[in-house]
Amino acid sequence: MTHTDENSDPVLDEVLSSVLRRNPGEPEFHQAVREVLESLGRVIAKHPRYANNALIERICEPERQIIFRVPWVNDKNQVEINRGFRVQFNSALGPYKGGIRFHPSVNLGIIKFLGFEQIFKNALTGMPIGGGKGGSDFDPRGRSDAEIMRFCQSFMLELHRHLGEYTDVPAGDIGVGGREIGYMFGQYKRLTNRYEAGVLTGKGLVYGGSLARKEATGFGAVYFVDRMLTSRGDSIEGKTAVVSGSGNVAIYTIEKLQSFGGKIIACSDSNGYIVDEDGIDLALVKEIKEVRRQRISEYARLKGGRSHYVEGGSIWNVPCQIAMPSATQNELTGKDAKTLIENGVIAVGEGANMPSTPEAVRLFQQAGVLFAPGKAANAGGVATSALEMQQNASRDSWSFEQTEARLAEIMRNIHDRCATTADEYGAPGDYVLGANIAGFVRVAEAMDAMGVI
Ligand code: NDP
Ligand code: 2IT
Repeated sequence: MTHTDENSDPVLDEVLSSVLRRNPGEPEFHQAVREVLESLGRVIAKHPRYANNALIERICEPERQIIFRVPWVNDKNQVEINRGFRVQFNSALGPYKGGIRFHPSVNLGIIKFLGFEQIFKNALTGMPIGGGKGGSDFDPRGRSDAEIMRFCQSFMLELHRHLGEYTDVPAGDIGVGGREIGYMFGQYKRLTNRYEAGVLTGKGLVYGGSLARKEATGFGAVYFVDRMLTSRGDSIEGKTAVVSGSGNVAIYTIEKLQSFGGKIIACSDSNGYIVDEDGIDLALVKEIKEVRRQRISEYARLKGGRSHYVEGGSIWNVPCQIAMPSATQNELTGKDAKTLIENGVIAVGEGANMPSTPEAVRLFQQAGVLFAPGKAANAGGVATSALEMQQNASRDSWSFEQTEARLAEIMRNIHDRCATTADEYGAPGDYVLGANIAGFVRVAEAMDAMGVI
């Protein structure tokens, strides 16, 4: 381990080497486990019982991993095969909860890293949800609506037997939004002959969805960054910001940053990024991405003015005071971090899951940049999913204002819990340590109480 002595512990070193040995070829999973274990030395020193009964080994081992074939027929009447995954990682705090990702890069190691992160994220929300994640290496890009529907139906044909509102409750992630959740919910309902609204979240508003769920991850991440800044007498108002991605999380991050008075000058997709010195026109981004489903390069073509498109390259070369990586894992490297620091960044809030490499995180922290790790900063999405489950269970639906007020309160609590935990364990300002320890302690307490399971 590369951590300092204070965070070191022989038990943790042994757990890490066993995770590396037993899960070969899964670098993202190794990265996520290493980061959490590196935070736990101080907890074990204070509460040695958390290291008993192989509790930490058990946390690193998924309760169940499901891998399945997804055959489907494309518009040319050809059969295509994809691979489906659901990793049911930990149910100590509630039913497995976490999104489904459709992206060609999906493999077991990526789903395991996401599921592992989800355990601690969900614990941080304070809500009764365990951790899980799923997905497929299906590439939705360029597929017709009918192809997306047939794929979702085939995916659910296998997955449905592993789900249930008290068992496992998926939602969206990369490549899975309202349209895909609708197709999957329809198929689940048909296969089970049950209107079990609480089995999926991120549903459409007319069939059991929650107001503010669509906005929740991005809004929540901005609430977190706002609280980091205000707790130091600063604010978002008047600051320049760069948000990577232009999907669900990025769009609503931009919206909330703008409403807090920030000026967002760049966003991206996997092909390149756009810069608009006049500030991003969010209505245009929404039209391009949510309605037309086109590439972000269209923005510069349609908007003109002081906007331009850069094919490839790194969006982190654009100088800004607030950086919110909201696309995918390891999209912000050590080199990018150096550039951002040289350009005067003061706060980084991770909207995506694990978007900064370990080297980038280290550099930000060493430079005194406020750094909000994904498992804390992007927890507003899953927290609002839990609010959707609450509304489904009580056959109620709340107003946008009421739901957003709950989200804002939850994000405030997560921020404060991370900050006070970091203080308590002698690392003030270290939100990574605070988030990992606060999330871990809640899961560990529940697992300890339930015996060896
Ligand atoms: P979307 O599919 O809506 O958007 C993803 C965005 O990221 C797109 O702009 C996409 O570009 C870009 N992107 C995806 N993969 C890559 C890649 N390999 N390289 C470069 N760019 C890429 O997904 P979301 O906005 O929902 O998710 C974004 C991130 O936020 C993910 O890390 C996800 O796990 C995380 N997250 C999502 C939550 C949610 O509620 N949706 C909750 C918490 C975290 P392109 O269109 O070109 O692929
Ligand atoms: O990474 C995440 O937290 C999500 N994709 C949202 C999960 C959820 O169940 O709402």
